[in-house]
Amino acid sequence: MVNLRKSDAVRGDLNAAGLHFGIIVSEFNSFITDRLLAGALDAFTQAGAGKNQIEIVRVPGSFELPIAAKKLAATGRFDSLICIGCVLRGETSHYDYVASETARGVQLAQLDTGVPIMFCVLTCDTLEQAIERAGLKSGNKGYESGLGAIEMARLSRKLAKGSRSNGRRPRRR
Ligand code: INI
Repeated sequence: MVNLRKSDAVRGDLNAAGLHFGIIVSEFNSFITDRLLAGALDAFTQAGAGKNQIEIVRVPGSFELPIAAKKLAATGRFDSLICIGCVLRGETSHYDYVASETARGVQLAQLDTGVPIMFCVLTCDTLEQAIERAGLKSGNKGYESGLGAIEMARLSRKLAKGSRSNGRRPRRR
């Protein structure tokens, strides 16, 4: 059997040096999205990113995230992006359209442009569920997406170079 270990896989490290990030934030449910933004900024700061490496763009609602992300990605200025939103289930089917079209649009934007885009859009039944995921009780999905943005930016650079290496020397037999 081929003896490949998890550590042999090609992956991105969590060093933000020299990388540029864009964060698109929905104003709708800003009580939640501002906390997700703070989480993402924490992750960037811990990874060594400075203010000049991060650009923040605001859009009215989650539905507008994909077009803003696609336009930012097309500038070529960013190594990765984060889309931040919060969609809460209401009385009507509006939730389903906004949630599914936002997810579809973000996926299309990253596949069309080749720039990794983190999907940090909470889709919750209640405000309580969103609060739990926005760092007010336990965990912050914004922080997780910040780490994901760094990892995917680094991985993208490696894959673009055609690297098969994990950056370490081969083990001696
Ligand atoms: N936008 C959200 O980000 N979250 C929601 O919960 C939401 N709801 O429930 O309506 C929402 N609607 C606005 C939508 O994203 C667009 O901004 C709007 O439809 C204009 O295109």
